[in-house]
Amino acid sequence: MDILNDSYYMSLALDMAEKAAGQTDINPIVGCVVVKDGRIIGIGTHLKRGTGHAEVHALQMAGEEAEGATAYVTLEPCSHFGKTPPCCERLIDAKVARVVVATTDPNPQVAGRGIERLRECGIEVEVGLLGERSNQMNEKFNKYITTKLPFVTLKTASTLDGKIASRTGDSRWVTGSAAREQVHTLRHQHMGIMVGIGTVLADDPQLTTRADVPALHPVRIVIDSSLKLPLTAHVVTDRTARTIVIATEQADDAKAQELLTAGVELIRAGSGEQVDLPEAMRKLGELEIGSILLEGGGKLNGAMLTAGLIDKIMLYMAPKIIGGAAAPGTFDFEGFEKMAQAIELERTQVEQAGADICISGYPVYR
Ligand code: AOF
Ligand code: ZN
Repeated sequence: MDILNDSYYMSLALDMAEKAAGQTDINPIVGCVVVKDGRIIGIGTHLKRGTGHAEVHALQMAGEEAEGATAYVTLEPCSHFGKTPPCCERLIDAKVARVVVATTDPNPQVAGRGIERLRECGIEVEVGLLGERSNQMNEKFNKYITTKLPFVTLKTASTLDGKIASRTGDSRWVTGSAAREQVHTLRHQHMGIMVGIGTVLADDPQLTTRADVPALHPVRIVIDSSLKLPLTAHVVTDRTARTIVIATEQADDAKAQELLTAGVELIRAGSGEQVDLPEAMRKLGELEIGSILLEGGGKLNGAMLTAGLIDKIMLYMAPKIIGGAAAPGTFDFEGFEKMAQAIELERTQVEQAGADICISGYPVYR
């Protein structure tokens, strides 16, 4: 049973925010609960970039009652004029007595100033309650707002022996329906979905989000160094979501023009034979793509990993063994000579997804 204390209300604010994951663009997910004299008098969640922040909705509901109340906010109230006015001023105007904050806002435009401003005005502020959970929920925002680079989650589906297809290339299906459903939720929660041209040529995927209820489609990003993408591919013709193709500067101008005419967006990254992946990430960041779900084949996964561009790894593994030296693996790169050089994951977790397991963690680059 939940015990009635500060955590009781903060976890409600976190639960509300968590359900909005994926719908706030580059903004964080934030919840707010306003409590007075033993009752909840206002609740709010940030729902969409450019619209009201969590505090604004909750205070709106609380109305005049907010005077003397406690506000529980999952992220430090903002102190700047962004697309909306500062929340700390809104809390001050509402005359709340106490603000409990889960964690500080890493946005350099805020970074402690919101809390400072509330304290200056005599409001009691406590920081850190369930802060780990709030930080975890906003891992994508936290990276993007401090680096302007997208947070990249690699998702793979493999057998226990690390193969993503059989030696004949058969890959339908590696994992079961529970894991595949989770992948569509992950798509909903990322702004971009990225694959290599090899995957498009082999499978002609739609790269859209299919859930039991309507969901958000990420921008489809295809790494296609020499513009092999056929004009007849689903990602070109179906118009369900934006498609961005990333090619090198050398790639054929005429083909580029055909793709642009077909409605595809084009980024050029790198003057060599292969797309310069770090430059591609910077350019996607400039387009305000704050998070990417990488569903690559082994080559792209290996290149992204060795370039240090993957933030989080989610390996879905089916309890199956397919074998075959020629069967493609999750990571296809030259590899290291010594075990001591291996890229290690930290904060690892194991979860069951139907009959499959999901191993997740964060690669550490040295
Ligand atoms: C809050 N409460 O609910 C959110 C905050 O462009 P804007 O006006 O939406 O501002 C975006 C910034 O505001 C974002 O980068 C982050 O620092 C903060 N988000 N702050 O007090 C909220 N969503
Ligand atoms: Zn705000």
